Amino acid sequence: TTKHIHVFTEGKIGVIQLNRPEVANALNRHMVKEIVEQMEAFDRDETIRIILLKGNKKAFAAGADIEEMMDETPLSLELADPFADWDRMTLIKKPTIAAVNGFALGGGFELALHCDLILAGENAEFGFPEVTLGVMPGAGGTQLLTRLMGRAKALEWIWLGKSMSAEEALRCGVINRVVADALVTEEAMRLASQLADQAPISLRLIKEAVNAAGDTTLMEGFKLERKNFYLSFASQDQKEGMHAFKEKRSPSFKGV
Ligand code: CO8
Repeated sequence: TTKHIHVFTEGKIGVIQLNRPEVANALNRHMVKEIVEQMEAFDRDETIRIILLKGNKKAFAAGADIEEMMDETPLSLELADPFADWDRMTLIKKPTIAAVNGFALGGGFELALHCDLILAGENAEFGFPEVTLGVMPGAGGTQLLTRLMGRAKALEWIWLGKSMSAEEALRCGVINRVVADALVTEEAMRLASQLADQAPISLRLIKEAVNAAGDTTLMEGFKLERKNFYLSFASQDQKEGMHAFKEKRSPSFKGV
C-alpha cells in the first residue's frame, strides 16, 4: 500500500500518479522511495511495457519537500543517502514517460528528467529554483539539463532559478512535446500505447544504446550498439517482425 502515489494500469501501461496535492506534489523521501519501488515493480511485471508518471493539474511536482529538508545537516544527508533511490531510477529498462501539467520544479523537474520522454501541457513550467533557497539541484539536475541543452543555457537557467515555459523547454530540446493542458494525459497515454506496440526487446536495447551515447566514446558506443543489434536477433520478435514484413501484415510482438 502506497501513501503518496496512486498506482493503476491501463492495458500494457503502468501509471504512477503523484498524489500529495496539498503541497503541490512536493517530494519527500518516502514518496521518492514509493515512486522508485513502483517503477521497479512495473519494470519486472511482464504484462507492463511502458511506465508513465504524472501529477495533477496544478503540479507534476514542485520540488523536494522543503519542510523535510530545512533542518538537514551534511551528516544527516550523508547517512540517509537520499540519492541512492534516485540512482535506482536510472536502472529502469522499460520506456518511461513523464506527463507534466503545471509545475515541474527542482526535484520535480529532476524526476521528469529521469524519464525517457517528457510531454507537457502548454502552461507547464520547468525550473530549478534551488538557487533562491541557497542550495542547488541535487538529484541530477545540473548533469541532465546540461547534457540536453548545453552548458551556456543550462548555467543561465540554473543560476537565475528562473522557470522556462513548455515552449522554451521544447525549443531547447529538454522535452519532447507540448500539447493543450487538458490533453496531456490523453496524449501521453496515446504515445505510451504506440510504444507498447513496438517490440519490447528492441525498445530496451535501444534505450541502453542511446543512453550510452551521452556517456561514452564514439567507438565504445558503436560497439555497444552492435552487440545490442546482434542480441536483437536472439528474439522471436525479430523473426515475427521480419516475417510480418514479408507477409505484408502488422507484426504482433511478444517481448521474447
Ligand atoms: N516543499 C514543501 N511544500 C511545498 C513545496 C515544496 N517544494 N512547494 C509547495 N509547497 C506547499 C506550499 O507551502 C503550500 O502549502 P500551504 O498551503 O500549507 O501554505 C502548498 O504547497 C501550495 O503552494 P503555494 O500556496 O505556494 O501555491 P502557489 O500556486 O502560490 O505556488 C509554487 C506554487 C510556485 C510551486 C510554490 O509553491 C513554490 O515556489 N514552491 C517551492 C518550489 C521550490 O522551491 N522547489 C525546489 C525545492 S528544492 C529541491 O527540489 C532540491 C532537489 C534536490 C533533492 C531532491 C531530493 C528529493
